[in-house]
Amino acid sequence: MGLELYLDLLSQPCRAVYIFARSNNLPLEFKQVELLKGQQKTEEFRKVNLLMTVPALKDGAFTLAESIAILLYLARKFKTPDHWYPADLQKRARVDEYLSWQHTSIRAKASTILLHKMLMPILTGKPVPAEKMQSLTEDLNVVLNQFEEKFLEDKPFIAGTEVSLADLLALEELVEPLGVGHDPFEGRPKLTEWRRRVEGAVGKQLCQEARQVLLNPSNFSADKIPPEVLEGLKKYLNLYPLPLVFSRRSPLSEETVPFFTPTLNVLINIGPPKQRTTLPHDPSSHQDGHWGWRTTSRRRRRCPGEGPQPPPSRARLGPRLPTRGGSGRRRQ
Ligand SMILES: N[C@@H](CCC(=O)N[C@@H](CS)C(=O)NCC(=O)O)C(=O)O
Repeated sequence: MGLELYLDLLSQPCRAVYIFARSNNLPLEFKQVELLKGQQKTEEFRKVNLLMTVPALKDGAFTLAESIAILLYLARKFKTPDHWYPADLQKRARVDEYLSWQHTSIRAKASTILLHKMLMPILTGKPVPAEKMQSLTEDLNVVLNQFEEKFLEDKPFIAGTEVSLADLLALEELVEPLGVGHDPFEGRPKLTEWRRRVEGAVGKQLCQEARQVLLNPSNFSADKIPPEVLEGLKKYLNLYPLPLVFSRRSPLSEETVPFFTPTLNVLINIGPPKQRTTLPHDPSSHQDGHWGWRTTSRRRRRCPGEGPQPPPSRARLGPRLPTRGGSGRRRQ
């Protein structure tokens, strides 16, 4: 059986894998998993990827999740040209460096703009508040500056003179906000030039084809998204009353502020020794009500004699050793 790649081109890592596969003519069968219809949650897809995310790869009985693992698997299996994942130690390290960094920086900050601008009007009937948009844009600008200064420097591509997997993943993350009319390349000639080079290396037409779903705003209309999927998407915008410890988004975003106080209580209550002496299974330990389970469940049950002990009585201590300062070290 041939290789199957499960994907939705709305997803940035899926587009990166798709462009890589197509530009290297890899023999993959593309299987559409429509995220906005919730198809990643079906039993059928769970058999391919228990994480219920795309992209996912199936090579016979072997299945693989995570875009980076999939890209590396394909590059190795099909021995694609060296520049994608260079054998040279330091060039490869540059690719690895970017791949390690991108999750919480470029990926997180660019996709959150798309999610807010796309989902907020659908879920709340209102556009994203101007201050929120400004703070999201500022967050993205910080990582874009880092990307330009640290990862691109004055090189044509991240690993040097040739395009690599890192460029492909980075570019597809950065075009994501274009889907809601936010252009991260605006006013950034260095980034724009780099984009032109990457698209030139893999083929502009292929990139356009991969981004067709993203760049068609009618795909994001509420009537195309089932209510249960919309409900699930609320978590991305902090529209649930979750305490900060569960929040994926900025703790100080306006949506989470009302829940800041109970969460602070939890955090404060974790600390005091009085609470630490209660065992997790003791119902009386749920002193902070609704949030109490979190406080206690974080702690491991102690063995007898472990954990905070009463101060040792004088009888159990050895005689004081004479010291100059008189503070006294004790004999063991
Ligand atoms: N770290 C994973 C992320 C995969 C991921 O989160 N994919 C998103 C689309 S970009 C997804 O499938 N989301 C489905 C969901 O959250 O229900 C990768 O790089 O493959």
